[in-house]
Amino acid sequence: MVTAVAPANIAFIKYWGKRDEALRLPWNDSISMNLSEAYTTTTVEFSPRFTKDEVEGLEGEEVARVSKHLDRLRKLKGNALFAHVETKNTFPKGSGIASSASGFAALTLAAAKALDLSFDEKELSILARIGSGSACRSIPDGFVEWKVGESSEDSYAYSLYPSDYWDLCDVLVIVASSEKNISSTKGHEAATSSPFFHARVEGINERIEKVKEGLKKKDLGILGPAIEEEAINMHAVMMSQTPSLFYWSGKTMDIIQSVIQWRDEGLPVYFTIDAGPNVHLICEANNAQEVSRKVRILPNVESVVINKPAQGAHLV
Ligand code: 2P0
Repeated sequence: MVTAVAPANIAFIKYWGKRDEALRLPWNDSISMNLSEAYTTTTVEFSPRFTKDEVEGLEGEEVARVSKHLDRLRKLKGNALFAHVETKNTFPKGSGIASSASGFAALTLAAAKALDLSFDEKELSILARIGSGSACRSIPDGFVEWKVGESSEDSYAYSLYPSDYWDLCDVLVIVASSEKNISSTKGHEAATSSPFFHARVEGINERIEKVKEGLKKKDLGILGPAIEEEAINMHAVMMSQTPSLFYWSGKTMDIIQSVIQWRDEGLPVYFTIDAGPNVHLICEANNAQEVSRKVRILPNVESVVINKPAQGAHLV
């Protein structure tokens, strides 16, 4: 029986659209930070006692997706035993906090270890990616880049900087904890139907350079505007896909407008948003309590969690 923990991650440069759906190969490089308070703990046991894969904590299609991922690992080992899987998140599933990222990263590491497969970080990242694209970024530590690569073998994530490199915080503002109607997997499939999709990919390298420069110099004044521009750009693609995808709610917009106002008043804080209505507020640690205090008193805020940069997937 093996237990692994893996963090969710917040993308500063987003993965949206796949050039190969089965292998989950992206169109562009992406960059993220692992989140200290949003993580999945997964325990896997392979045994002849089980007559099918038993997955606790998940339902329906999700169970089939886990089984399929276990098949990939079983195949590598030449092992046909079924597994018992128990998985728990510290945050609500399906609300735009990447539960598939932390989930498939933890599952990949726990199942590989339970099967006694010894993979290095790159191999684990590749396998996690085939389970769920963003999961490859939850394997390495801290601040992470996923390179597009040319094939499955070289599309993986690696650490740009460890978790203690910069005291950046993600003040996660939860405005809705119910599951979203359209999964991001389905949303990805329609990404290229947006008339803006290819313009986004063509222009993304400039933004990637800004994000990297901001990280390198630990300069939120460079990083912040680039991640906001990126979030708006990705959501413009989502909204203009066919069928269109609106992950933002009115509550999301209220938070965005507050952030812009606080910044005008001198508080350095920037927003980014993934595939859901919740808003991630990026600031430095010395401002995290102030940002959290201000956001908590806004109407419609269900909860607020301050995340620090976190280590990647690990065994416990
Ligand atoms: C990201 N998202 O880069 C972007 C931002 C959502 C918005 O990666 O189909 O759940 O499992 O490969 O990884 C969500 O996509 O999609 C995602 P699959 P995944 O974090």
